[in-house]
Amino acid sequence: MTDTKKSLQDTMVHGDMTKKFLGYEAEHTSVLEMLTPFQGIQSFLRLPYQRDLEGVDISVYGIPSDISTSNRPGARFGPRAIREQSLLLGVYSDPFPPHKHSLRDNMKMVDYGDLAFEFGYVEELLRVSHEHIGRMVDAGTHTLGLGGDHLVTYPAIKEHARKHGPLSLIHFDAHSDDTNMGALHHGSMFWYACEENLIDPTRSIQIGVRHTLPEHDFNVLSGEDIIDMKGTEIAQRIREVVGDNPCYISLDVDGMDPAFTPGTGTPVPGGLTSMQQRQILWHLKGLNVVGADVVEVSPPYDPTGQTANIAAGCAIDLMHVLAESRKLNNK
Ligand SMILES: [Mn+2]
Repeated sequence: MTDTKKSLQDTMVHGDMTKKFLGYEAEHTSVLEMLTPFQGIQSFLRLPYQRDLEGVDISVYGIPSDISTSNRPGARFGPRAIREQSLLLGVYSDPFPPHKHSLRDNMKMVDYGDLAFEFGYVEELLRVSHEHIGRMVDAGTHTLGLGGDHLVTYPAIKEHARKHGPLSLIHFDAHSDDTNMGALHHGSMFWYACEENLIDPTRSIQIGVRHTLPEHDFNVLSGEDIIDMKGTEIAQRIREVVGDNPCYISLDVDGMDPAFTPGTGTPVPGGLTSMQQRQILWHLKGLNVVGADVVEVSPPYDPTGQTANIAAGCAIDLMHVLAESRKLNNK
């Protein structure tokens, strides 16, 4: 080791990370090993881009679609923006606080990549989504989706329900997305999911809704209900509702106050703080969660990139929830 490297190692505070960084030699450096967020390929957490699902515990996929957005589009750029921010949060600092263990310990994870479809065709988007998410479910993997407008949750729920039966939905959102408007889109997909018995509303819960209320018999913690609630209290209420039923967590970033997540299609004042949102997720570990997603990040409406940054933080938190569920299922 050169003297320069040694003195840098002695003086910099990052310890093992610095050692690893300074240890990079050309012949041993893979494109997936880079620590610096601005370098290399932007897979989620720099996981390998891979469609082989043999032995995979959790597969991450993106659906870059805003075809069913009712107001401001741009969520098609969400998956790429979340992947980019995941490099700052979960690679530069691994494990990502407050989590104590790296996801990479004993958990095989892949970035399945984006689901490609011909733009402009909702039917084609749904067909492709069913095909790929169906593969993941049949391979026995847990899934994390990166949206995309909220319609992308519908095929994921349908595929997981095909295996597990009616799911408990844990739904963070300013809107119920449970309104019969005569067509399947990002504001109605949970109405269809209830009608088709993919989710059981009585064992499901919506958190943060404050613009539209559900038509089915969901449990609700409205935007007003949560004003004075701690994240731990909200998490406790969620746990009471869903019990040990197989769960799907769908996190629309507009469930948070647009002060935190302005880069979204249909912002509504009020809602969770980003810290409340994350604290709730930390306390959902141990639930039987089979799939999750983070949706409605629209980067063109947030030039600071902060919405995608928060979404990436929540996505990493959800990976920990999925990993914990995976460990319990494997027992
Ligand atoms: Mn939504």
